Amino acid sequence: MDEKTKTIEQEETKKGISRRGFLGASAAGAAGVAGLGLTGVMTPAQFAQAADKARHDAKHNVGPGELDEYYGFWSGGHSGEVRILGLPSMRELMRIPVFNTESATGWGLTDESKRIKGDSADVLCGDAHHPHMSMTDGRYDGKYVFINDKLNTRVARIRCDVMKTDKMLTIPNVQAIHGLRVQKVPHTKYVFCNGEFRIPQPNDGRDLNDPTKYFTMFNVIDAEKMEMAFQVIVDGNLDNTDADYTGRFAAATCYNSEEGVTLAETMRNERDWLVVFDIHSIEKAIKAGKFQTIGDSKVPVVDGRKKANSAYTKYIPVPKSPHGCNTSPDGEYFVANGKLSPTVTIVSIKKLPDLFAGKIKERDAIVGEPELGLGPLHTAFDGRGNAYTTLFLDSQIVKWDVKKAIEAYNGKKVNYIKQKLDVHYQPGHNHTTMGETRDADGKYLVSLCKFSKDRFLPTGPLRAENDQLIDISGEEMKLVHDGPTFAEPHDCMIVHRSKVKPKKLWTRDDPIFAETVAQAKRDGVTLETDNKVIRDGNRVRVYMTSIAPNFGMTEFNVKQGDTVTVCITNLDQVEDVTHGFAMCQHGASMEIGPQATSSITFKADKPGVFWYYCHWFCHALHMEMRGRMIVEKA
Ligand code: RUQ
Ligand code: CUA
Repeated sequence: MDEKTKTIEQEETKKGISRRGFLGASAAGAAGVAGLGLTGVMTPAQFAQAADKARHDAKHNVGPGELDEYYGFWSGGHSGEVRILGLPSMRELMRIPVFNTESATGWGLTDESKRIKGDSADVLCGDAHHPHMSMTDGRYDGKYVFINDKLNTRVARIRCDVMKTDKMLTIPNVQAIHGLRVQKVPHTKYVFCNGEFRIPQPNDGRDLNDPTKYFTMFNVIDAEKMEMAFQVIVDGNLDNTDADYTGRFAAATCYNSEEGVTLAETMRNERDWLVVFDIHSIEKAIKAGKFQTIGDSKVPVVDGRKKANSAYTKYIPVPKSPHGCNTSPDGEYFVANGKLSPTVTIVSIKKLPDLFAGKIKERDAIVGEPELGLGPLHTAFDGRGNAYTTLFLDSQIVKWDVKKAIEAYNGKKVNYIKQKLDVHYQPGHNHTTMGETRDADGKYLVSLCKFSKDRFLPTGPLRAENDQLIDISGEEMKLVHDGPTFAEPHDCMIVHRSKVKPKKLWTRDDPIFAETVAQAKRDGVTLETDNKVIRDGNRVRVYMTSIAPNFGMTEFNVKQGDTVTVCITNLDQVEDVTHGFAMCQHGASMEIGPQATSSITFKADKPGVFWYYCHWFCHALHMEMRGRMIVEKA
């Protein structure tokens, strides 16, 4: 064996040992002590330690057939989807297509999904970042999860009873929706989201080369209607956002106070801002008709720029290019994460009414600015007074004591840093169980690491990212799981399972397919019983039922050139019996859940015989669940 191979082998053995120890840790249970790799005679202290570790490991183990304690909603980043994970197992339970196009469910292909996508029905990709659940009185209410699409400037809503996207909205007159959070109190009346990039207004070809005329806006959506409520013009580029626990304020980190276009230009100032929005005073102005509109859009717009010196906004200077914006679950603070500065800035929400009343200056609202390490991006809380900040450059999570950090800012000599834990590698967002609500329970922290490097078997030039689960229930943070993920969990939220009540079957009057049902009615078709072909010029609507293992029709005839809509109603009332419909050679594929109606439209442009079949495994005779579309020559 040459020297090089030897060193590689030694290296791998070293890593192998540490990995085995790690796997042992998650294998848990009775195997725990043995899995530690402690051999020979143990001292009583070693034994106690080993037993402790085994108990600790067992606590996080979710055995076969056991259910997780938490639902996690993960953004799928530029894959455009949302994923549901179970915690602490970190098993992926489901994928919810949102801004992507998805083959198994037919999302983006079916008539129902195209209607939901509305004006962006033809857009096939997206970049999902921030999933957040609706709340009532600062607590998750299990109704909706909202998520932004930075790429196409959209916001979508997922209904948590069926775990499907039910609304999508393109935000007018801004580009790249980034930060998104919900109003927490009294309930999620609004979704707040940031327009990041500055553009000419309206962006119709004017002012192309005059960036001084560009601006972006803070956007407020009516959560129930999923329509724009209002927009606020701001200075700089908005990054992340969060809301308070009084219902009055929202805040957003804001970079590029220089309003430059190139990287060098955007980095000149030492400080950028945390912009605070007084939602109540904006609402009041709009009610009183004090607003403008932009271009063709009818959305009320108010001017919250610094020089407008309005009652709508305050610009609190913070070290340059802040990134994450997080509200502490006790409702006391907004925390702006430094990114380029090793600090985070703590803003007292209680002082904000005085700031807006002109009684104090902007920097007086700041009560702490602890130095934490390199590249602080996002902060999470445990409800016990501790904060956990990701350090992107240091590849660490730093646990710190909020009260002590404030004491230090007031000149007291205290150590506010409690622990630094290595994560693997370069963490962006992190999230604690229930941590963005009053119910923050301090059990687990997830660190969404952007690079996995050597943590998993290599998969070619493109590697998985790494979602790491950390036990924070004790004094010390403990890493308990590595979870490889595909592009790219920007953010997640973790909700106790008691808050989410998904349905087992669809109800026949579900609004997601209401328009399809209405069309059937216009065609004189009763979806639950009829199997019929309706011809309407060269548009053909084929209605059929499905009940395992049969489609209501084993063949239907159309003419070459017809536009064919196949509409299927799944009569099965059995939990978990989903059928599929796939039409060979026509790019048509969809899911039909139990008791649901789904439809898909395609052009029959070639004469011949085309088989359709069920592609969701439903029955012992699933393979036989099929039929023929006969296309006659025109
Ligand atoms: S951002 S890595 Cu899109 Cu939430 Cu911070
Ligand atoms: Cu129906 Cu497979």
